[in-house]
Amino acid sequence: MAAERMPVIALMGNPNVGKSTVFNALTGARQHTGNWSGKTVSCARGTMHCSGREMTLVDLPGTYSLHPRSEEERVARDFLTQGEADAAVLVADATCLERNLILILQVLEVIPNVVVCLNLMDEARKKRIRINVTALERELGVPVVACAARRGRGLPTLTQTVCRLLDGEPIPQPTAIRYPAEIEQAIRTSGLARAEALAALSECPPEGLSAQQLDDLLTAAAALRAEEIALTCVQIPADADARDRRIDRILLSRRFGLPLMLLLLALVFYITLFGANVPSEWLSEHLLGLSAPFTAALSVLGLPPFVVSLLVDGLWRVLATVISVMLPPMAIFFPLFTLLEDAGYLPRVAFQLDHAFRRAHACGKQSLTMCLGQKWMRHVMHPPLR
Ligand SMILES: Nc1nc2c(ncn2[C@@H]2O[C@H](COP(=O)(O)OP(=O)(O)OP(=O)(O)O)[C@@H](O)[C@H]2O)c(=O)[nH]1
Ligand SMILES: [Mg+2]
Repeated sequence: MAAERMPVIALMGNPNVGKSTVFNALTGARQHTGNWSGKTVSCARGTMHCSGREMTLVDLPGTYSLHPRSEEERVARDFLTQGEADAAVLVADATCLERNLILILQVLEVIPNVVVCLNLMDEARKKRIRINVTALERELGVPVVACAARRGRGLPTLTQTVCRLLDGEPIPQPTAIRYPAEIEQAIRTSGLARAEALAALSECPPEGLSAQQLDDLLTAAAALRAEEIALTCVQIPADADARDRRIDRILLSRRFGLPLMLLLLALVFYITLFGANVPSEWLSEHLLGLSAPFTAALSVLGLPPFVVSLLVDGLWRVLATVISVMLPPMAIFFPLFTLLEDAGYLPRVAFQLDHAFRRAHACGKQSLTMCLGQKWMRHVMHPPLR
């Protein structure tokens, strides 16, 4: 008898909304998370459990829309459109729901089995943003679960909602985007299901429209519907982002942005390089100082001199040198980098360097992985996407 196939759940959403945080919490995996976009670049799979059932959860790269502009976005779109997923959990950032709604509305056209995970509710609360979850559910026509994934809040409800969906709980009719009349007409006359008709139109746009113009029209229609829904369900105080905007006016200004960034990064590297000298010397002195007692102890055990030399001069001294040289800079650099990340400065670095990196056919986000020295590791572990 063929083994029953495990249901597959796609975890989708805009970049940096907490998809991998949800994935790690539900599967116990250790996907890379961090406060900047573009960390996840390929599909990661894990197993989640609910009421004794097992399901495969797939953490997808962040994407702003189903009309991709980068390789990672294409990976996410392709996974969804290839139809492997039985359901999708759409993670949305509660602090900027309107932008996230564009993707949600587009996904709802492809797959109706959707649960929206309204994440970062703690951040929304801090900004005094109020979201009427019941109204949002009514507007979208799918279940919405408010979560704060970093603290695990709302995740048990999310799992149960996904389970109920897979058990066939009837969902209200998911909302549809209203496209311009000529596109709606083309969908109707194609005789295909809405999602398939849209995919066919993207392949072969109606006469008089280029593929790019069609993409823009489709996205604009989704953005309009997203705005309508946000107006009904979200209340944002006028000064919600006032502090961030004031800070950004300086940090991202043409005059001060770049010098400030260079100064800050230089300071981090200075503290790392020179601050590490003192603990490095201390560690080196004390660890290498243990060589003599080790030699004496091993000689007392009657080991031949070449074995003693191999263990002490070869193994121990190399280990002591590596630890004393590597550990202090890492112990200083990573906490500093984490501080910059938690303060939200790293996405701003990526934004500022984007222009320069694009000229080298890369993108600003790569500056952060380069800072972490992980670029080559990522290439070894995940070959570049084609
Ligand atoms: N305050 C708060 N932070 C959160 C929450 N969920 C995730 N985060 C933080 O948001 C940042 C982004 O989280 P990730 O899980 O890496 O986001 P992602 O959507 O996988 O990002 P990409 O893979 O780059 O698209 C991390 O710093 C998380 O710790 C939450 O509920 N509250
Ligand atoms: Mg991720």
